[in-house]
Amino acid sequence: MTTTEQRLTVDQDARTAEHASMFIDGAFVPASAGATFGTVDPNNGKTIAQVPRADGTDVDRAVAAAKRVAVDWQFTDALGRAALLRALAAKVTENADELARLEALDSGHYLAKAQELVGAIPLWLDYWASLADKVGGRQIEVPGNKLSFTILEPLGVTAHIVPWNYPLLILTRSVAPALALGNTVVVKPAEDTSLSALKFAELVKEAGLPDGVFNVVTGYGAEAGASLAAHPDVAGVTFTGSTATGKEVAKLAADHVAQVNLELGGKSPTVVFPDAGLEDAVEAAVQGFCSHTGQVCVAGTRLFVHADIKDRFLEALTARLRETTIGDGFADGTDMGPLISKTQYDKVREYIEIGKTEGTLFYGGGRPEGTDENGFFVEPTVFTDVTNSARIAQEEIFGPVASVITWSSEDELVEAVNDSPYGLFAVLLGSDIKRLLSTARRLQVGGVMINDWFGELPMTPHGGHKQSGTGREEGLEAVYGYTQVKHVSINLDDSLR
Ligand code: TXE
Repeated sequence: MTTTEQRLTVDQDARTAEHASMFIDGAFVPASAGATFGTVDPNNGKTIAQVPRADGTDVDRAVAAAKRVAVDWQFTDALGRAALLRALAAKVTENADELARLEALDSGHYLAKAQELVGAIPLWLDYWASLADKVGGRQIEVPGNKLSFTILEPLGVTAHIVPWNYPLLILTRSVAPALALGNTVVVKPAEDTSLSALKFAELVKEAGLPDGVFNVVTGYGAEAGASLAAHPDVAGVTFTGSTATGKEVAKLAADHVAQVNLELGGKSPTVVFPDAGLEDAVEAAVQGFCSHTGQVCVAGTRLFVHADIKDRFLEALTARLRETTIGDGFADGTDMGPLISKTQYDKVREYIEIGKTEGTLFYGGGRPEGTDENGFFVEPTVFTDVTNSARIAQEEIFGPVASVITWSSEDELVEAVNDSPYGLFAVLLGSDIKRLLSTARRLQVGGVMINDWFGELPMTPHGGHKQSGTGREEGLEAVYGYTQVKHVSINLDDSLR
């Protein structure tokens, strides 16, 4: 049924959610063919809700709505667009509790983490609201009596294909700049985690954004996602997900020469120098491969530990991992939840078996005691005696599985770190800042954290080198992902002769 209002609510006891419809042209709608699919609670494998399964017809409707209002939205003055984004930020804050419970139920983030993530969403909306009237073109000095300048214009309709690991945050980090800079958008959430995007759509409506400016189509990647990326009226595609799918999306977009921003996979190094503070190094390493059960694009799954500190480091790592409380995301004290799906669970288990043939299983490897056997839980798992060429050290596992690789010289370290198809991110832990910085400069990655763990922020650019992506999310660098340049030149002479 089509309605102009929706109230998507969670029944936390029943672990279900009600009223999940797509959002097209300001209305909450089912798929035109009436098809739906179930979305699952990864804590117990049970279905939470049915979600519309969009096909190409639904994508056409959403893109047509976004296209219809694109010019009006472009010429809504920047302060007006900013005010609406701020109103949306306020709505997110008002509804943070419901959003966090939906996100926890659907994505497997434990509740306190989901609350933290949802609590941060207004930062992105405010950051881009503040920039809406400040970014622009530049004046250019040219020969002759001419005034030459550029205008930054929105692309038009932008598509946002979102993965399941940080559903609302990844949606917001690209939708906020797109809207602030005058684009109209169509979002395709991951099929495993559509619910927070649909709740967000309710808030968009309540905040007063005009119909058609923001649309959500839910459905499968090969169906709704591919139709969206291939749509000739989509001028820009932002995709976060696997490198393999990113390449597919880029090919579909290339057919009509749409601009693409790709944030793809990684196999990031956490490097422990011999002079690192042991406790902090262990904490950064654990955050690196265990945060969100290892399902993080920047996950530090290659642990390069200097030979001089290796034994002490592994001892402290074991003690720290024993403190991890793995279990249902709604239970008190849980700090590591399940993997997202059976598919992801099977993939991680398979890599653990591969790891047993490629290295020594040092920690974990099993199913955590006391967890629901229908949930997708795995223990934090550490392999030692791994070479950098092993499959577990080269391929993105996307689970809490780390390979410890010992190093002795910086040259050897840099060569091994860079010997990867990926180049997303690195963490360096040590005391000698000159040594850390000179290593940072030699790594082929899009981001380096020194004596810290990754923290995503709206103002710092995030993206990858090599097969980890192209373009940047966040920071001023993201402006060019959602705009195009128009050059204007005015001849100030009275005559052309
Ligand atoms: O990702 P996909 P999947 C990696 C991680 C994981 C693997 C597979 O290694 O194990 O990818 O996960 C949509 N045209 N990452 O299969 O396929 C899909 O519906 C258009 C890393 O879930 O990349 C979803 O919305 N769209 C990562 C989104 O793409 C398509 C986060 C991501 O799905 C499509 C997630 C198509 N042909 C997984 N096929 C990161 N970088 O953080 C799928 N989609």
